[in-house]
Amino acid sequence: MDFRFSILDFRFKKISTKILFPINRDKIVNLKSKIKIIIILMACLGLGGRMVTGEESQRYMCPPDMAWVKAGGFCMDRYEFPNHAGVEPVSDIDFEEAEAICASRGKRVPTVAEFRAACGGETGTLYPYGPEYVPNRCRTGLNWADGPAPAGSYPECVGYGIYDLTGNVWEWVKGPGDWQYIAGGAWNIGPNHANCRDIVQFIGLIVAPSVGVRCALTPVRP
Ligand SMILES: [Ca+2]
Repeated sequence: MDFRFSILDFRFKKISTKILFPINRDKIVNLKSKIKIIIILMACLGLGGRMVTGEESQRYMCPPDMAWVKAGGFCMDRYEFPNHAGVEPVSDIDFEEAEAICASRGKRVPTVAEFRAACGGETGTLYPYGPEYVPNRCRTGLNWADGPAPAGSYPECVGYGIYDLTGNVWEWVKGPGDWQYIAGGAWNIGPNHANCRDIVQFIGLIVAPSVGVRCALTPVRP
């Protein structure tokens, strides 16, 4: 086969195709634009098949047993450790044990600021359910002998989907500095201290039946 003839034949076929099937350039441009839009939409689609962006996309990265705390931008266990509804919280642990417990789950002890953000929410209320104390809303103000209850026993003691932030057992929190604190009060503490703001400096090596922990997690962007 003659090489030059072959090239000519190819050109001829291209011309023939254009003649037989004329292409509208405007349609091609429109099609390219539509494809670009579809690709962008697909890139933005998150879990559940709907568009999620920025901060909201991080919320979907909290494990199911944790809640997204928008005010602080982190995830927090829904219940006091071991973070199971209906299970009595672990207590009698010092601060180092609390840190080890959370680390074993790939989490950490929350800071004072994070506890307050989870408890008071974006408006900084004094109690997780609102600004005014409501008796028996959380497990507070009881006698020492009454002891803690299984986590989640007070279904209205909740904010952000996180239960028992005030009352039941105190929760270890970290800093500022190297100080350790307990927050939220316990079953035997009244509203003056079993609230979202009061923290008590507590020597890290001391243990008590009324002190447990709740773990936090900073989600990582994909
Ligand atoms: Ca608590």
